[in-house]
Amino acid sequence: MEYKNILFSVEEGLATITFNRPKALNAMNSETMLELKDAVTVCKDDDNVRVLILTGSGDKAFVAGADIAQMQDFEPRDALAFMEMGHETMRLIETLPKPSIAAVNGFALGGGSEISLACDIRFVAENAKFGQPEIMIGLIPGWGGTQRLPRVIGMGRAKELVLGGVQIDAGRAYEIGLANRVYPLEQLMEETRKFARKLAGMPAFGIKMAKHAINFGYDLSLDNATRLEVECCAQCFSTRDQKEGMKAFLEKRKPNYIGR
Ligand code: CO8
Repeated sequence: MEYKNILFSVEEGLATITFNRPKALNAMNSETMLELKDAVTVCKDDDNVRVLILTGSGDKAFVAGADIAQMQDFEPRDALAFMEMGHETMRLIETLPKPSIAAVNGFALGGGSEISLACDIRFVAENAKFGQPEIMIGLIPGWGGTQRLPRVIGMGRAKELVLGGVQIDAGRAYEIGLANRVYPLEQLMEETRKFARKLAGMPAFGIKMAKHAINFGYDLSLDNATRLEVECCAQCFSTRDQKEGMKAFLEKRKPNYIGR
């Protein structure tokens, strides 16, 4: 697929998707969402991709939300289609069998906050602003914000953001666990790539199983969730990387992982 609204690159195992509509603060229209979905699918299917990074172009915004200009005349059926497309894409990111990092370089509002919440980890620039301001324009979050935000920051704090349309800065986002780390804007991508390279060097099957256990165990009873963990962990013993990891530890050398 030819991309007009995103930039997509893969270098040394790191895939980077950059939302690239800076004049509209990288707002997501349906065309951009289709491109995002396509690029994430490429990442899922390409064994060379070990980690996915999402960021925004320019120095002002990650994504300032769904495109209000496109949505203003929506009928309910248009809204439904746009939301379903968004949900499919968010779920694709969330369940990608490899890690994803949102490098939040400015506004992450509405749909932008929701995209970052679908990622495993959020690294954030000092100028970042998070919020779910949909209520201010007569909406509520529609790409998972009412569900993923409380899971990350707790119900009371999520309600403050969703009901009050409140925006929070990077420091507050860090304080409440929404941001994993905060960096000066000029260091954000370098630090994100450094951590992404670390993840890319980990045993790929282990990473896949860890994500699976966390994602799919979260809403189960503790008994069922710990059973899921046991099964995921047991499967790691079928890999060459587990043998290598333990052997290297006992031989006091660096492991040489091959991703199987
Ligand atoms: N959609 C479309 N255009 C946008 C958006 C947006 N979400 N955000 C910014 N823009 C455009 C502005 O219209 C402006 O365009 P122009 O230069 O042509 O006038 C340009 O980007 C720059 O924006 P501002 O001049 O407003 O820049 P400021 O620095 O003054 O303000 C803000 C920056 C605070 C980010 C401000 O632009 C703003 O409040 N934006 C809207 C934020 C928002 O409400 N986001 C939530 C949208 S709703 C949503 O995401 C729902 C998700 C899923 C639901 C799906 C339902 C179908």
